[in-house]
Amino acid sequence: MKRLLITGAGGNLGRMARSRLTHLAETIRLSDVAEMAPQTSGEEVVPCDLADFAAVKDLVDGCDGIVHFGGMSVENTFDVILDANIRGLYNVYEAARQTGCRRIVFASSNHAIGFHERETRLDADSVLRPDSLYGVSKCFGEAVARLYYDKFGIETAIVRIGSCFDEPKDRRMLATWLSADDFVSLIERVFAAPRLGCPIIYGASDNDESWWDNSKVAYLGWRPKDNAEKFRAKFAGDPPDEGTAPAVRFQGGGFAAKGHFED
Ligand code: NAI
Ligand code: 15L
Repeated sequence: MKRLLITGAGGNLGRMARSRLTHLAETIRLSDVAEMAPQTSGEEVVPCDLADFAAVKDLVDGCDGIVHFGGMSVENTFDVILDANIRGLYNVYEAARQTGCRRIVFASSNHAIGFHERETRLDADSVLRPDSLYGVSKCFGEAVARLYYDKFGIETAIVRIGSCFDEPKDRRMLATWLSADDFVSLIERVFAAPRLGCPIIYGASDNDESWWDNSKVAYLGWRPKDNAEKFRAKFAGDPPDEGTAPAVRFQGGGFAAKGHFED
């Protein structure tokens, strides 16, 4: 690739991708509405509010691929979600269509399916059950990605990321954890694939405890290698995940348990 755009480059995953994806393109264009470290060789730092279509079109112009991390990454008011994740997402896809960008990684979330119970094994065909307005915005993003594939042929890897942090932060994340190494290897696969299509991929490492089945996207050849099991002892003193409280019953954990943000 000549130029890869990473949105949300000032955030947690954006900073990780900035240091780990340089080999994918001659130039990495980094964008966020928040502050970013100054550009270095092989980088272009382009501040941009995703809610501003004209700015997003300029941002996307000249990019062969996009890793779309930008947006509100947890629950918030509808207005905040609307600008960052709904208008912002649409702007990225419409700019890609107008400027000829053909391949996107969309950071969807497990909160698009967070109201499924933990005993249910999900795959790419499972029904959406968002656990928050944030989750609803990811469902919208997935639908836009699908529309832009079916109608315009723009290929997207829809990655329902579990929990991508250095280490799991609680017992739930023993099932949802995605290591940075595994995420990087997935993004590499996505941009190397001769044909991508518009697959739904669960972004989790090869954890012993697992709620998600990626067999329908085996054609990508992605094989996560890390396993959160090595962190299990850290949570030995925590209360057991038993009973019917929403935080332990549903896959979305605390997002499913929380009341409505606007209340
Ligand atoms: P983050 O909150 O650290 O980074 C998101 C970045 O998007 C921030 O730097 C923020 O300034 C930027 N942003 C927000 N609104 C914007 C706007 N209107 N215009 C331009 N930039 C804007 O989140 P993180 O953890 O890096 O996640 C990245 C993406 O992955 C998010 O879309 C999130 O929903 C998704 N995701 C992350 C997971 C994780 O475990 N880290 C799990 C599931 C999904
Ligand atoms: C997400 O979608 C969030 O962006 C992230 O901060 C975590 O809360 C993650 O889901 C999770 O479910 O652990």
